[in-house]
Order: sequence, then structure tokens, then C-alpha cells
Amino acid sequence: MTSAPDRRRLLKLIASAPLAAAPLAHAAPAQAVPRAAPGIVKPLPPGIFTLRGTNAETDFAALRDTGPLTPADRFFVRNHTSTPVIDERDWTLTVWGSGLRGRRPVEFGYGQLRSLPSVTRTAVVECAGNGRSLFTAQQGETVSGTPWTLGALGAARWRGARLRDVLDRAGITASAVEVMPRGLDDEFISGGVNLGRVRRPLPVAKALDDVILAYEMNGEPLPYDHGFPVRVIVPSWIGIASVKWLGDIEVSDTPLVSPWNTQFYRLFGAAHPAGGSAPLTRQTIKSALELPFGATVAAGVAMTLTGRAWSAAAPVRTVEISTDGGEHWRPARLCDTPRRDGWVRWSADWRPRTTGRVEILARATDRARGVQPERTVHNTQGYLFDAVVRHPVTVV
Ligand SMILES: Nc1nc2c(c(=O)[nH]1)N[C@H]1C(S)=C(S)[C@@H](COP(=O)(O)O)O[C@H]1N2
Ligand SMILES: [Mo]
Repeated sequence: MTSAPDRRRLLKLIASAPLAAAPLAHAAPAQAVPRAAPGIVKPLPPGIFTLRGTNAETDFAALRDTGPLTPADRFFVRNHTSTPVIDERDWTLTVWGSGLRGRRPVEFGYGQLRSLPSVTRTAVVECAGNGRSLFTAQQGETVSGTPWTLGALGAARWRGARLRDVLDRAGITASAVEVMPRGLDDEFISGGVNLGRVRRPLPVAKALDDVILAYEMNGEPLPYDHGFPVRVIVPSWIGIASVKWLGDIEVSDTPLVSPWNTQFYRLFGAAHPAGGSAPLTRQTIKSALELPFGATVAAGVAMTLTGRAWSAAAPVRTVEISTDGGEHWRPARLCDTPRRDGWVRWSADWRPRTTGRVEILARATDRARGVQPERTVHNTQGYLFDAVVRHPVTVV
């Protein structure tokens, strides 16, 4: 297998050859490069990823030997369509709309963006639907959408320009209320309807607070699948806010809508307001074992259970575990200093005594006094699963 930079160069050659005059190469970079999912550029080895349509979920057990940051080659991919291969020399960001002085659009080149003061920050990107399959597996409920287990997230160190600096330079006015970043990937067709390119409004208060226009992930240029050349990172918010392959940002003095804040990414169902909840913003609290579901372990042999816990509201405070289906609980050791927008690794020793099927549970609390509930209130699209997961293990 060739190294990452070689692959990138190769892909660029393939992508730019037939479309030399086009500003963006949307041609599938496929053929010459082996890959396992339609539209994803990087290799997706079994044992590290589970393929789910146009997406790839990280197998949680594959994080066991990784540190606090998820290596780019193990980071989950959530693509509405497919990864576009874009040449940074052809890339520009257009900022436009009624919320700019004189309503004049302003453009930024890649070099220009990189020459702005940079910020570096560790943040989790987690899909709002992470854990969705557990609504069915654990609560017997029907939900629509990609049936993720718990691996639709990753933590990385992102470096980029502050969105605030870009908006200031573009001439954002005091009357702007929302901004809407939009991706350069293909238009998304859902149920035969063209919903246009991925885009979702972001209130100005959040946009001016801690949002980054990232060009680096874990000290390297962004990989193609994670938004090269530039993506939005919205710390602590659901993954859809962190628009990849950023092409333009509308700045508006009136509220904006897109399918991603109207028909998707709100809570619908019996327990929610008629017509749906407000658009989702922050992610929730979860913990997960670095062990496959249904793993087999040996009776009488001491082992160390490991996992991770994370919360978007506040740093994790405690993780407790139960190895008998929830009857007895004990504290797990936290292996990292808990911080907001990151996860904490935890471990606990266990010597399984009796053979048979058991459920291991891990329950996190955070410093905002959040605790994982026993059940998550159902919503039809299966967002924000936060219940304690009953992780099946067979002792032999
Ligand atoms: N342009 C664009 N941005 C996007 C998406 C997409 O399909 N296109 N998917 C979103 C969703 S739903 C998630 S969860 C995250 C996933 O980021 P990752 O693929 O880098 O893990 O990207 C978000 N940004
Ligand atoms: Mo997502």
C-alpha cells in the first residue's frame, strides 16, 4: 500500500486530469485506488471500520490501543453523498449575504485563510445519530437512519482560523442573526427529492464564540474524507454542524432554514412537541466499552475492561461499571484528566466467575450533574441516544 501523501498526489492526478479547467474535481477518484465503500477515499480495513452505506463506523474495540486522539485512519466517516477530491489551489471560500456590510460578498483563498491567526483545539465530532441502533436493540423501538452502534465519533486536534476572524474580515454587521456554511460535495437526494448541498444554519452567537475553520487534523492537512481543504468544527455540537469541504457561508440578517434544521436533526415523536423540537444543538453524554458486542471472555481469568466516556455539557465526573447486568456498581479508574469536548479513557479490572451470558454496563456522570439514564426518550429519527448501554458478553 502506498503512503498517505503518495495516495493524495495520485488522487489529485487522477482527479485533475479529465477536468483540468473545472475549479473543483468532483470526479470519483476510484478505480486506481483500492477502497471498500462507495465515495470514501481512505482504506477501511475490517476490524477497524464497519461499512454502513456511504458511511464507515469506527469499531470501538479498535480504539483500545489508541490515545486520547483518534488517528485519522480510524476516524469514522459520515458522508451524505461522497468525498469530493478538491485541489486547494482552486479552492475559495465565499462569504455572502444580507448580514454583511453593503451586502458585498468576500472571498478567501486557502493561503489567505492559513495566514490568519490560528487556533488549535481538541474536540470530538459525534454524529447526532451515534448509538441509534440501541433504540431498537435495547428499547425495542423503531427509528429511521443509519443504524450506528457507538462508533460514530472521534476526537481530534483541529487547527484552523477562527470563524469569528473570517466573519469580521468579511464585514459582518450587528444585525446578522445566523450564518450557514455549505459543503462542496454533491447535492443530497433523499426519497427522490433533491435537498441541495449539505448546509445548516448556525446562530451568530455560537459562530462568533468557538467555531473553527479547520485545515489541520492531528497535525496534518485534513484528509479528503474529513473535509479537505477546509471544514467547520463546531465544538460540542452534533456532527452535522461541522460542515466538511466548506465552500461558502451565508451571513443573514433573518433566520435561515435548510432541510438539516427542519426535517432532520430535530426530535419528532409522541414525547416531543407537535411539529418537532427546536433544531438540535449540543451532543449528549455516553460511555462505551472497547470490546465487540457479544465478545467472548474466559472464566476465572483476570482481565482489564477499558472504555471511554464523554459529555458535551461538561467534563466527565465519574464512570461506574457493573459486570452483573446492573445489580452491583463500582467506580472505574479514569485514565485522562476529564475535559469538556473530549473523552476520558477509563478502565476496571474484572475476573469473570461464572460462565454464561452477562451484560456489562458503564454509566457516566458529568460535572453539570448529568447522568446517563436507563432509557432514552424515543424520537423517530433516533437522535441523541444517551442511555446506559447493556453490553452483552459471553463468559466461557
Ligand atoms: N459537506 C458535508 N459536511 C458534513 C457531512 C456531509 O455529508 N457533507 N456530514 C456531516 C455529519 S452528519 C457528520 S456526523 C460529520 C462527520 O464528520 P466526519 O466524516 O469527518 O467524521 O460531518 C458533517 N459534515
Ligand atoms: Mo451526523
